[in-house]
Amino acid sequence: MTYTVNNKKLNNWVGEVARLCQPDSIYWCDGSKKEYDELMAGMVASGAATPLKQRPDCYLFRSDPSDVARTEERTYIATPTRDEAGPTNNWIDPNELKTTMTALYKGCMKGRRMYVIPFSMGPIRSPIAKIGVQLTDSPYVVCSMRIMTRMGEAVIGALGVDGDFIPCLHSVGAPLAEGQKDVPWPCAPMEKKYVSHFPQENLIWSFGSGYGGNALLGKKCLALRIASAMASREGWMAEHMLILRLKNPAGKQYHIAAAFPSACGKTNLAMMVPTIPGWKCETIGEDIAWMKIAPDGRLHAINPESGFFGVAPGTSYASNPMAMESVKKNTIFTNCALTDDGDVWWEGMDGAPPAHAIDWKDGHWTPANKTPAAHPNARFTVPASQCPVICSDWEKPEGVPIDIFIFGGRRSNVVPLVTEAFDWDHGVFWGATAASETTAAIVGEIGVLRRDPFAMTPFCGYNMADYFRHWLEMGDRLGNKAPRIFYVDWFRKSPDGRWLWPGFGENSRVLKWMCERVEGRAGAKTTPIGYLPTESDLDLTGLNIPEENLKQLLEVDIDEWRAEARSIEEFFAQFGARFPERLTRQLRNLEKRLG
Ligand code: GTP
Ligand code: SPV
Ligand code: MN
Repeated sequence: MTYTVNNKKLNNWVGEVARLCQPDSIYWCDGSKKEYDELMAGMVASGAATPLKQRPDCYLFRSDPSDVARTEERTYIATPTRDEAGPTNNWIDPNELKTTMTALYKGCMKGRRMYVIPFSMGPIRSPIAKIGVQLTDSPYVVCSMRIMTRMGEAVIGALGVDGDFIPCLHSVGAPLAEGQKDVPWPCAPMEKKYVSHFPQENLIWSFGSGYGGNALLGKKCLALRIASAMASREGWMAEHMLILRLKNPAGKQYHIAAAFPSACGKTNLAMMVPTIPGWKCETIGEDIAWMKIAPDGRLHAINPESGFFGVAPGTSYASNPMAMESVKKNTIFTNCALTDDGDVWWEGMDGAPPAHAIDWKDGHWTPANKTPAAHPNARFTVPASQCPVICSDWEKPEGVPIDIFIFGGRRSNVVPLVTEAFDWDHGVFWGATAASETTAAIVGEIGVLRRDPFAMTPFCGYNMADYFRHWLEMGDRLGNKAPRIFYVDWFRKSPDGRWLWPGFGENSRVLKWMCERVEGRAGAKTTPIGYLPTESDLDLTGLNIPEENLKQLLEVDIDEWRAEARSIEEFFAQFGARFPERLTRQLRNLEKRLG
């Protein structure tokens, strides 16, 4: 160890876990580039990582085929009673879960080194930031955490002698017997994977997976599940939202936070290049927002992360040029394909596919193959600071004031391109009823419609009905300083399966309308579901899309919406007595307006 730790809680906990997991050695991370380089060199030597000839300081990893995305069925909220976790979470009794997992953790790090990762979610010492410490036996996780969080020695300094932190215990769950050779991506079989949360204790236990949100515990586990529970107790918000700053040609700034489910466009929107002349977008965050009411009475947001964990497939200079520029160096790629000249490739990248590549399963691949070269949830992990349009205020400790909230999802029908809520409660109703077709970011079936309120179904660390109530109460506290609320769907499809809306940079046209609504300048028509722009309210200059598409994108089909209201009613029913009456009233009002 290169530094001294005199935080008693930390030293005790590390000792306790070491006795349980029995690693060969313990290593305290300092967070330096040297340390990162040494760990990477070790993983290259062992065959776990492939350095990319075409990109400086970039590495490719291939995961085990059973470990490619978040596993919601193995994710648990362990509260004393089932009701505290609510009907949308997997609940287990905390004592039972601890007994099961303690047995799994026993000796699970044999043959491996245990790394201690002190990290800060949010700029170190920001009033909104929180400290966590992750113990892990995965050097891949250490390197990823160095990109995604502020990590290392400086955090130990901020923690001090009696500072508190959120303990995050992680093991890939693959101990090595004496002399046993390691595999490139160690992990445990599905039935032994657990991603567990104890919100009452601010404690996280993860076992058996090395991938993404299952293993980088600062992200979904701490910054969303544990933080959402803390936020409801303490009166702030932890949301699955990107944060961006939009500037109009006059230089006026708008801050927008948008919640879309996994693989539904947050990273893309956060760094979009507006197609409307004179408008500029700057990135603050691409996945998570922590927000507090500031002394000025407005809601201020920070990005608790310091890196991007983005979906690679579909990312190109045409769709997301700023992401392409960001990943030129210092990037970890996971489950992308490897080209013969030592670069990464994925489906949807610019240009023709390579004639030959090594696919994410380490097999030979040519364009004639029926399976994709990159896994659909292949990812890049990159420092946020490398984004060419990162906002100069992205690390401002007090955050930026939010003007606009956007909710949305991936729906091929029913939902219009954009709708403005009548007021806060109506907007919360839209958040609470958001639905989306499932994607490859989650293990399971793809393309199935499910309700995903506030894009938080997999990430809310307590009863979702109480979460809805928390949103309503935040609105009461914010009063006329509350952000305006909009609902979007970039993913409408024609009956023959083509996108009705071009999306990406063209989404700026929709954002412009929102900003002008805030200013009271843009028009709208009143419909049963909210305010919708007419074609002439949107700036469509230079956009060439069929008239028929626009008509479908901006229309409200009353019959479809009556069916939608019935489905919302069913969805709400599961919450029982805890469900806020104010949202039931919203549903009744919608039914009345639909007639
Ligand atoms: P997570 O990291 O899983 O939370 O995902 P995300 O919400 O950040 O989604 P991301 O921006 O990575 O986009 C996921 C997929 O949606 C990619 O394949 C994108 O190319 C695609 N996508 C993003 N924005 C749009 C859009 O406006 N239109 C269309 N058609 N596709 C989009
Ligand atoms: C998501 O699924 O919303 C992600 C990826 O951002 S992961 O971190 O793996 O959860
Ligand atoms: Mn996400």
